[in-house]
Amino acid sequence: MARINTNYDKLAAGYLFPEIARRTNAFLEQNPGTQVLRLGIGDTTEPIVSSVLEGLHQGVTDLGNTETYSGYGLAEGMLPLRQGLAGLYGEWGVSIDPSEIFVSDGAKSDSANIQGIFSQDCVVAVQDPAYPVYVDSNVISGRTGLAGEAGYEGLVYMPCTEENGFFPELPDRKVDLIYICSPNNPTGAVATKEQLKSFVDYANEHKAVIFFDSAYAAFITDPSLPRSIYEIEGAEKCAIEMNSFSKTAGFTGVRLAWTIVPKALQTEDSEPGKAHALWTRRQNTFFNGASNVVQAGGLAALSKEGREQTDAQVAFYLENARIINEGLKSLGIITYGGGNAPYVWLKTPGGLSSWDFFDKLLGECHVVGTPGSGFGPAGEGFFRLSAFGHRENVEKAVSSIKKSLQI
Ligand code: PGU
Repeated sequence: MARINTNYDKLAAGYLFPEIARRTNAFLEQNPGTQVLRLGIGDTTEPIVSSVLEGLHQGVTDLGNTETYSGYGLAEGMLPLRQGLAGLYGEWGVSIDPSEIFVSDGAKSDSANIQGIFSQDCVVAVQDPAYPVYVDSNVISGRTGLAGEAGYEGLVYMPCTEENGFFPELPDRKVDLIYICSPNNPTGAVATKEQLKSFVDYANEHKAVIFFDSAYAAFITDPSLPRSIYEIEGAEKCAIEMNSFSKTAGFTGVRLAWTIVPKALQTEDSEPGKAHALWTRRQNTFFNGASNVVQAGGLAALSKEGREQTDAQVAFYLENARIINEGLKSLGIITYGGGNAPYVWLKTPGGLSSWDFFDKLLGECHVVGTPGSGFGPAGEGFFRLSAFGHRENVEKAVSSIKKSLQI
């Protein structure tokens, strides 16, 4: 007799972004013909740059010749791509061996799956608010109880508030697995080296492991801010890092990312090398590698021309963030983020709940955003606007907010 994984029943709500799409479609059904401006999901909109397209085309061409055809590749990814990524870390002053880099089809899947190589009884700490995948993957795997007003039972929430500059204090008890995202989704805050060092020191002291999601590292413009957790001394012993081509190269639909599991990483009950071996085993069993065509595109994105062109696209989205920030500020709305991240995090005017503000913004301005409460209890009363969009749509959204938002 088959039985289902009842942990799924603990999930407090449907996945956030389909829920937003559902509400937006319901609005459109009631208001046919209305142009809705979407600053909800963080999804790239600009076409892939020419050098990366060439790489993708080359990947396809290679499949058409006997000499260059390739079938299944390494689950960990092509060596040249891993070497290219190691080179990128080298530029940041970080030494990563290509064998510690695991190429994948997404930072979403990696950040959901990584918990699987750790013990079921690990205590998990998350920034609050956080990218929902961190919480949901641990709920599904059975590390939590039921959800209440204050979040899931058994999960340690580390509030990220206006008061602490949206970077949490250290957990007040011993935790085992810690999720940190910087530049942060959804708040746009970027952790300083000192802030990360406090967590690295905590993790090394308690033999905890940090999952560091740096999917937006390319958006950091301030050279003093760390792009990788491995810029912090001792992080190779306690941190696993994820990053992605999604937001840099416009690969949200193409799919390519990477995760670094250092060989030096250790846990309370294992020697250095064990976690690296487990993730290798996990990927070899569950995954047959990222698409070879896509990896050719990723390699092109790391070339000199690819870097210049994708950097320009990142700058374009950051300019969108500046436009959004400026527009909201001119209305007296308090905003955060945007400078080194593609998200603007605003405080809902008049103390509205996040979902009430969602309805108001959609109803009055026809703009879709993401309710802060969808990212965790501490996100209540906040709202996220994504800077991914065509300039024309971003400008339209901002002028519609300026013209029609009743505050
Ligand atoms: N990590 C963070 C922190 C993210 O915000 C996102 C995407 C990802 C990973 C996904 O990276 P991939 O390499 O493309 O898998 N966040 C978007 C999209 C929503 C979603 O469900 O992934 C967002 O709007 O938050």
